[in-house]
Amino acid sequence: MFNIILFGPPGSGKGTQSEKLIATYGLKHLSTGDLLRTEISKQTPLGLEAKSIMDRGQLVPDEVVIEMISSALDANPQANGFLFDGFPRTVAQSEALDKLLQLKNTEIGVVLALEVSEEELVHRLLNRGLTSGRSDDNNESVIKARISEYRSKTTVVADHYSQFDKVVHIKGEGTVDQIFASLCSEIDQRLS
Ligand code: B4P
Repeated sequence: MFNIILFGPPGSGKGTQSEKLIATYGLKHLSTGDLLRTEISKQTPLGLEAKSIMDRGQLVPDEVVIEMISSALDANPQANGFLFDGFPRTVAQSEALDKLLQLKNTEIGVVLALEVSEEELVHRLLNRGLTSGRSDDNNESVIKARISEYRSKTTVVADHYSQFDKVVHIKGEGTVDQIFASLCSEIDQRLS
């Protein structure tokens, strides 16, 4: 089993590249953003609570997303490996993930960290907001709040995995296919 964290700021291409990676490597895609948006669309109590937090550009409480990931891991015992997209976003989430994987006798193989300038992130997210219907994408101050949350709470997740020598930085600007090729090259080196 080979497990990957696709890491990077909001708008760095995690969702976009995840679609291509799961198709190529047969991994189970676990996106906490998608899981939360499913709860919102079903108007569950969790979804209603998450929506107001996401609309402010803030992170949903750790215990909520950790529970979602724990259930998703249990629900997929046959998976060849997992691609974590948008999770972990705090050190507490990373430590919880490490423990959950340990219980399943597996671990994170590599953390692929996409690097994109703030100007490009804002441009991409505002652009997506024109068509996505996502309320967290069509307001520049909310996008700036998301980037600020990333800098203050999420960049440290890369430090957590750097101590185990698992982080690879990837240029996240260029065409989707160029970036995908860089990601595949790193994964293939580790699989061979
Ligand atoms: P997410 O759903 O994870 O969304 P994201 O970070 O905004 O997007 P992503 O990085 O996947 O977007 P992509 O680049 O693919 O999070 C949303 C919210 O959910 C968070 O703010 C938070 O409130 C909550 N949440 C989620 N997980 C959480 C957790 N673990 N803990 C707490 N809270 C959590 O796409 C961006 C745009 O760029 C697209 O339009 C795409 O087409 C475009 N694009 C992609 N690659 C490009 C390229 N190479 N060139 C040009 N454009 C490109």
